[in-house]
Amino acid sequence: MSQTKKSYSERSKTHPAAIGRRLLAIMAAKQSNLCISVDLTSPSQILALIDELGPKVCLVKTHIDIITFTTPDSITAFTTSLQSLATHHNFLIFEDRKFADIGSTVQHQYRGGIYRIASWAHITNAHAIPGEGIIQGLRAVAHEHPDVDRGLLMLGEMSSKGSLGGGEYLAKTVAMARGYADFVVGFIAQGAVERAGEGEDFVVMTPGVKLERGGDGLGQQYNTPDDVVGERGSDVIIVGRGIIKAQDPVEEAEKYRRAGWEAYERRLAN
Ligand code: 6AU
Repeated sequence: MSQTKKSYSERSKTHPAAIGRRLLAIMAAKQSNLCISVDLTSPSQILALIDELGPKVCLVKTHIDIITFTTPDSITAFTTSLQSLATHHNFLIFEDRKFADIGSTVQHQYRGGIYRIASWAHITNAHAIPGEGIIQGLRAVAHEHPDVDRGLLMLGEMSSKGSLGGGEYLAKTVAMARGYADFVVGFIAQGAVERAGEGEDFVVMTPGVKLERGGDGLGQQYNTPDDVVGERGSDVIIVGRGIIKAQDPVEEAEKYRRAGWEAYERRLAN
């Protein structure tokens, strides 16, 4: 059976990565394939918004390095609160770090510095451009936290105009990830990726989503939840400004949750 025809609930029992099984189970339980991208700069505003949107999302995506922290302690306070919200509302945390260096360097970036990403983010992402050493390096750091599940998304195709990804680049990224199925949960891409066989399962997440198609004047290109989940077979919609810039973000998030879920249900039924 094609992966796009399988329910999230079925896939939550068989996905090869523990964090993939957990994410798919959350999606099924909350009827949400919505990832909110909280691209704001004030820690208190971010936490307040996540507390409101938490019930509607399966995943919360951060860009920790755009947040204005005044002291090192305020970083720890933020990530501790974020983890509590994740437990309380049952969502996972995705730090959108887009690692892009050699294995040895990304190990330091993932484990250390001021953000210590591996200690609080369930999922992070990486570019395939350096080759598979980037996956090996990140996976070794993830294994330093044996008590918690960690996973990686590989960027195979970007949403922005003129992106060098997609096509052959995406196919090579998928091939690279195949040897690390216990850690690479899936991909950032604009639609479903080709599977090698029945046992393979990748969760595809798509940014560049709004309720109406368009762009932002800086290269971002938007498609609708129905385009990406219904037509192209993606699993998770990643939405930032479509929700956080709305007058009522909670009401808007509900519209996206419903649109993403209905597109998924139509896909299963057709
Ligand atoms: O909905 P937006 O346009 O406000 O925000 C989209 C979010 C931003 C981007 O950094 C991120 O999604 N993103 C990514 C990710 C998630 O890796 C890849 C990509 O190709 N396009 C993209 O916009 O936080």
